[in-house]
Amino acid sequence: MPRYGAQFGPDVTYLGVERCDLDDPASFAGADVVIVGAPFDGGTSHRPGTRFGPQAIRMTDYLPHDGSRPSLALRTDGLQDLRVLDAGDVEMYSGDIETALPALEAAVEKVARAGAIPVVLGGDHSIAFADATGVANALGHGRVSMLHFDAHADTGDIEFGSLWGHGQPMRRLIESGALRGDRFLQIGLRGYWPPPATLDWMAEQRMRSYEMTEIVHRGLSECLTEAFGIATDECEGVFLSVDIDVCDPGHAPGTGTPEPGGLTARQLLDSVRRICLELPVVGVDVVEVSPPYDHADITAALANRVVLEALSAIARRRTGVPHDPSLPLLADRPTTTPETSA
Ligand SMILES: [Mn+2]
Repeated sequence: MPRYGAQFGPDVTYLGVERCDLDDPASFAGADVVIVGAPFDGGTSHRPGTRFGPQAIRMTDYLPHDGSRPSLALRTDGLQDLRVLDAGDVEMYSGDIETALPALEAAVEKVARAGAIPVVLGGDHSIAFADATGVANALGHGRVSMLHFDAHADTGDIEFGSLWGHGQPMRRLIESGALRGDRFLQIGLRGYWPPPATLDWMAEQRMRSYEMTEIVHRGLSECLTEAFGIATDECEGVFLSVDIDVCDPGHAPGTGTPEPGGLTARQLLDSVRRICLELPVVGVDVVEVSPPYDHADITAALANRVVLEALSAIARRRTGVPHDPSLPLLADRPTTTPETSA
């Protein structure tokens, strides 16, 4: 498959990082991270538009697209300390989910087999079946756990008469054996879907789902710590799937199936940071950003920062120097201390 160029926006890379071509292995040899666009909304059940998500996530930033972003908090530059490349979008026709998903799976598997972390920009959540399977094909079925941020469980069986859609990828991942149900952690669920029969199926799989009421009652931090313990038990890697609708619609209005009462943007960013600092992340997707329903780029900007927070934290984890969140901004920068002139 040749590099798929401009269709759902200009063919620019994530914040100006270098390009690569998945048909040319030399172009991504030695990469730490490869960004892959999945401009697909053929799995959407309600408001569409996520085919425009990848370009919005790549571009929505007020700073120059210069391939450099030093993090104030983490003291790393995720785009410079890591070798981050952008493979562009995978060709995914929204009218044909049964060819679109295998195309993405093949692209992601190629990245994972090269030893890089695929970071997939969606697209609706149906793409998670393809991208998490691609990673599991490379690292071993049942060897990768899932940390899934979402308002919805996405464990539906048949919807609209189909096995494939954005409400079903997590069920398909477990049924296929790519991922283990008992190493499947869901964070941020709320509202009125799925129905009890689906919840029964989830319980049979021994999935662990943190509904918002539990998160509010116990605290997000405690829930994450518990989830991390499960995720790292007998699994070498963790896949992080972020459905932007895990955030409250006030923090992420540009999405297809908004559900009130979610996480704040700050809570999501802090969670992504902790996951990428503390766990061996082997794949990431950020999905369900629908620019036509966005307002003032609120949702696209948040998704851009979710990716950046992940990269900054992965870079920090690789330094081997523990991050101290209590440290003041300038505490480890002695060069900023004013010098007395002689
Ligand atoms: Mn979802």
